[in-house]
Amino acid sequence: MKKSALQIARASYQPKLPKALKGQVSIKEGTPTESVADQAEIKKLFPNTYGMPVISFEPSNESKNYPAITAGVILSGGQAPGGHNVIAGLFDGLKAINKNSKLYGFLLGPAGLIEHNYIELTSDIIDEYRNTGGFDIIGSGRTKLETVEQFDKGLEIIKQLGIQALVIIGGDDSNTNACVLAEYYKKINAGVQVIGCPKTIDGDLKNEMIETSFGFDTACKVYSEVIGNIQRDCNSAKKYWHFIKLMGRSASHIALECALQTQPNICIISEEVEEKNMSLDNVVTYIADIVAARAAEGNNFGTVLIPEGLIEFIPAMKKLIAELNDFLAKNGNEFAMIKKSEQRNYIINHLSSENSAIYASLPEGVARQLSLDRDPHGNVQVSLIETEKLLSEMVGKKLAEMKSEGKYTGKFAAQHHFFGYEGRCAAPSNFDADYCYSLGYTASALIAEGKTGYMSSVRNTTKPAEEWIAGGVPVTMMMNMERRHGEMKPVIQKALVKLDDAPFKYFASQREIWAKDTCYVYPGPIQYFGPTEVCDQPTITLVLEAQG
Ligand code: FBP
Repeated sequence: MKKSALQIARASYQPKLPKALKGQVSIKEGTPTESVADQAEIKKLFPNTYGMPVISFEPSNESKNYPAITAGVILSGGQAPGGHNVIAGLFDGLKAINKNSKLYGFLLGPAGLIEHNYIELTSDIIDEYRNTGGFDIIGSGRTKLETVEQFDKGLEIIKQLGIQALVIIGGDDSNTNACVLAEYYKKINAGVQVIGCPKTIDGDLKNEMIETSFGFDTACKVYSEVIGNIQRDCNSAKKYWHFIKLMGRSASHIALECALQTQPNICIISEEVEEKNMSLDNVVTYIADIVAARAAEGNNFGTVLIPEGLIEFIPAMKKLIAELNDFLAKNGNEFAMIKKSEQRNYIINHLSSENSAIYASLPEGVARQLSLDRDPHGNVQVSLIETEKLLSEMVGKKLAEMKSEGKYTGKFAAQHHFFGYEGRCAAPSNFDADYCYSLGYTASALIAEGKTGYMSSVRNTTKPAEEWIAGGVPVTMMMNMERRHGEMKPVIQKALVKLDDAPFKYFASQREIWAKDTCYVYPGPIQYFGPTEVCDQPTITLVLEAQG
């Protein structure tokens, strides 16, 4: 593999570890835990892994001899910067526990386990991928690991390779499934531990014990770099409004963090749209009013950040999507048999009259995305909906109306961008490189202590890495019951942007100034070498959350 100069220099970066993981560790267990909601149902579904204590690791002088461990690792779902470092940390941790430990990587996601596709991860392979972006060391995939047949099929290869523990690196859905797997292997006494690691650029896998999911830091910094560049271009030419859609699935964490880093003129937060019961027209009017106000000052340019999940949060759209989800869960087979050109009408004829009318009013592309192409977890593929174009078109129309009423006199020309995939495989920032390596290392310690059904956790992350707290959180603690595919299922509660939390409150306190004046910030590219205040900063979200 030909390497770039940066890749070569970056390969020798030694990720920072929390103090507790640098030598011998002792384990500290808390009191029994409860799930965040629906305790009775979750307890019933997870009798073997419910109620376990939160764990933290502390430095110890006592040296312990552990037997060699054979572990397997799976990368699940969308790529997120730092995945390779989780694997490197896991590998180094296992070798530090016992130099004869072994690590197998299952190929192309959970499917690798079911189909028995794997490689042994040797130190030569691991060294090639240290501090690099991407998941290409073993590949990733979105196969949902959820049936007993799949678990049993996986167990065959696990037994054949002598694997004692499986580490699943994934988002909320993959970690939910990891917990179901842990419960099942414990129930049948399979002798296989399952540990999860919190991954996703979306930043929506977080709670009291998981401060952030890995990849969020790097992805937001990449997007903020390019948003900053666009803002400088925009402020130079002064002739375009840039509509920038940002990845992040449902939650608006990425859009909010990028807004905090770059101070755009407008940033829509889906959770606020829902809370205020806004219609699509309300959102369009909000943007058009700001465009008009800036035009009145002679500023016919600006930036609008749009979270990719916006559509799902507009209450009327949400009701439509919920009905579509239930309808397609029941009638998916019949729907699939219908000619493509007839599918839209089929849906229109089968929905309740209110939802049918909304569905019929949507542009063809948006309607198609809502009814087709679910991911294997049943989610609408919001990243494929061109919300940035939909909004700019509607804003253009609204401004034309305002012009005819004498309420707007400017010029409106729009450019569109979607930032998503370009941030998911960037070389991890120092924060993600350190955080991921620590998460992997922590997973090895959880395995050595015989734990299962835990998620690797590293806290206190706004402090220097030395002071980070490594440990494990029972996955059942993060669960609640939610409707999926028309049925109630136990799932890890998705963390949406909270309107009463510090990051949103700070944004809300500034946005009117950012809308009117031009206050752009240009963060520039991620720096891997240099002073700590340039290279080691966590996200603004994390900092504001820590300040409370
Ligand atoms: P994960 O939740 O699996 O980490 O995926 C994150 C994400 O990048 C979302 O932001 C986006 O909506 C989705 O993946 C896109 O999926 P795909 O890679 O399958 O196009």
